Formats: sequence, C-alpha cells, structure tokens
Amino acid sequence: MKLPPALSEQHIIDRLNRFEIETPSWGYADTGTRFGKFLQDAAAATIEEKLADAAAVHGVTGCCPRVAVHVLWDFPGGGGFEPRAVAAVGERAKSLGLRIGSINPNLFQDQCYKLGSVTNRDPAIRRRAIGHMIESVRLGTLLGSDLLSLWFADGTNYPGQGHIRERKRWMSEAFGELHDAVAETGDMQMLIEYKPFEPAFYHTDIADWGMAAAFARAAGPRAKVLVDTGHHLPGCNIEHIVAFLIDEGMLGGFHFNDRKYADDDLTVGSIDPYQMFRIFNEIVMAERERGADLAIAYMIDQSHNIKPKTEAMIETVAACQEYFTKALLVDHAAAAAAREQDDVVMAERAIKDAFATDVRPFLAEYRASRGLPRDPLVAFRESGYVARVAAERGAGKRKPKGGSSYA
Ligand SMILES: [Mn+2]
Repeated sequence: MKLPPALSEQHIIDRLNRFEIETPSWGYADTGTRFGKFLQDAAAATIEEKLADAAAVHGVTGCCPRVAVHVLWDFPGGGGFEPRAVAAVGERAKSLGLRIGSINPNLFQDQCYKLGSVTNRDPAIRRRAIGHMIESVRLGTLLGSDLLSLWFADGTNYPGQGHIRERKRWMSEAFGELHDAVAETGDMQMLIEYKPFEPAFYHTDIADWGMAAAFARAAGPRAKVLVDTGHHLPGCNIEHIVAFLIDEGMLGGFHFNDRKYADDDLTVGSIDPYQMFRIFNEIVMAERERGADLAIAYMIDQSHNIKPKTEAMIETVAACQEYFTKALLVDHAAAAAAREQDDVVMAERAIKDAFATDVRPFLAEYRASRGLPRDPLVAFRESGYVARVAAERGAGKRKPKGGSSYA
C-alpha cells in the first residue's frame, strides 16, 4: 500500500480509530417500498431487538457504538416521553455497549400532516409539529444524545397548492423556535436534511443544500446541514456540495446510502463507490489543511428491502471504512504540485491512484490488531446470529395479515 509522503501507517490507523459510523434503528426493522413490504424473520420489531442488532454490528465492526433512534417508532406511544420508559431504552443501549445517537422526530405519519407539518396552513398543526420537535430535544437530553436529525416530508404536489414563500417563512419560524430549545441544552446540535422530491412531487420545502444552509444560518449556530447521499438529483456532484459546506462551516453530518435513480437506500458502494471516495477525499483534504478532524456526524440511513438487514448494515459500514481509507491515501501534495504545472492528467492521477489501491488487506490487519474479525461479514455469518434471531422473532410474522400490500 503506497502512502503519501510524510504519512505513516500509524496516521491512517489513528484516523480510522476516530472514524465512527452511527447505524439507524429503522435499518434493522421490516420496512417497505411504496408498493409492498416483504417480511424477514430476523428483522427487528422492538427497540430491544433493534439495539441487539446494532450491538451485533458494532461487535464485528468495532466502529458503530451509536444508534440513531426514531421517536415515533422506537418509544412507546410515539415517545409519549414517559421518562422511565425513555431511560430504560438508554440503559438497554448502555448494557449492550452502545450509546443513543441522533434523535429523529417524526413529522410525516400523522393524518394531520397530509398537507404539511411546520409548513401547514393551520397554525394548530404547525404548533403540534414544533411541540413534537421540542419534546424530541427533551428526549435527547434524557438519553444523553447531542444530535437532533430533522427531515420533513413537507412540500406540495401541484402548482398553486401552497404559497411557497409563506411556507418558507413558517419553516424558518419553526427552526428559530427549535433552535432556542436546542441552545438550552449542553451541546446539542440540530441537523437539517434536504431532499429534492418525494413524497412531494411538485415542490419540497427544503429541496436542496442551499435551502437547508439558509434555514440553518437563520436559525443559529447550533444548526447545520445534513447531507443524505441519496437525496440528490441524478448527476449531482455531491462532493462539490460537501466541499462548499465544509468551507462555509455548515456541514453537520451525513446519511450514507447509495442510489441509482433517487432515494433508493442501497448499500454504500453498490452503485457508485468512486463517488463515496470522492466525498471522503474532500473531507480528508480539508482535515489535512486544518490539522484537525472536522466535526461531522457520520450516519447511515438505509432501508434494506431485499438484503438481510444486519448483513446489509455490516456491508455498508465496511464499505465506508474502505473508501475512507482510500481517501486517506490520496497524495494531495502531488495533486497540488501537478496543478501548479497546469498538469490536469497527473492531478487527476493522484486521486485515481488512491482509489485504485486495494486497502482490504490493510483493513483486515487493522481489524485483527484491534481484536476484531478480519472480515466482519464472514464472521457475522459464521456466528449464526441471523438464524438464531429468526427463530426467536419469526413466528409471529408468518401469518399473512394483508397489511403488506400497497392498496
Ligand atoms: Mn436521511
């Protein structure tokens, strides 16, 4: 493995040791498409089962100690925020060697949100949505979380359906009020996610990174942008967005997944590994220039419909480590020297050489040196975990309930 000059293997190892990836509770559960839901016997149904799966992923990868939770799906009564029940979830996570990561409010499932949550024309519905987010801040405080992750389904399907500027101002008011609540906590941050379309098909209230950044700036210093790699239109240069947000001090975190057409939620690297590498390359380059790690929350947001949930999660974690390691091999000085000569070919070659390096043997050694399996996926398969939990969890799932179809 060819290292950039002035960098030792220890540099790579140290940075990898600080590269943690948060897995999402919902990635372990049965989830579906708009058209149907195929149940897996081993899929988790309760928060206890989701945490157990997350612990299994952390057990073989060693880099996933945090689990994102979803307020509506993971807490009794959609939160209800019964402090003892909430504390029990935190304790359970702790007993498994995990911590609760980002808190994800839900502003898209209640019937009242059909025409929007914080951008709804009805002030009572807007109030309810803001109230839920502020309760989510309280939930995060109880669980020791420092991150609120915000995604909105808000948008319209037809021209004329909504007053776009009015909705923008309501969105901004909601973020302002939420920021006040976040600022009262010790160190919580709020991350604002964007998406160009779906479920709304005409306009989405936070359609791209620029809108998310404008809302975050207006809200205050605790608000940053969350880049979900699947939330971009085809052909979008995501690493450009990442570089821009880094330079503006506005990049708060990622939701990793891969995609071919839209928000496909595929495992990382299954379609475009070079893009994930180019994103990491921008991060590594900025960190080298600053001499310090960037404060970025690395999170996975995937819903695996076809692959077994836990295996898919391990694949994605291992893929992220692989492309991050490749990015750590980029000789940025060589690229810069080539640029000085206007040598486009060699500047690109510095990037491509690192990507072409097979880092899997190095990562296997790295894992072994930390007492982890060299190949997390193979070790996980050999552990028999999936068969074991499928036997425990599957019985109740086999009865067709008619609840898995689209209409
Ligand atoms: Mn996401």
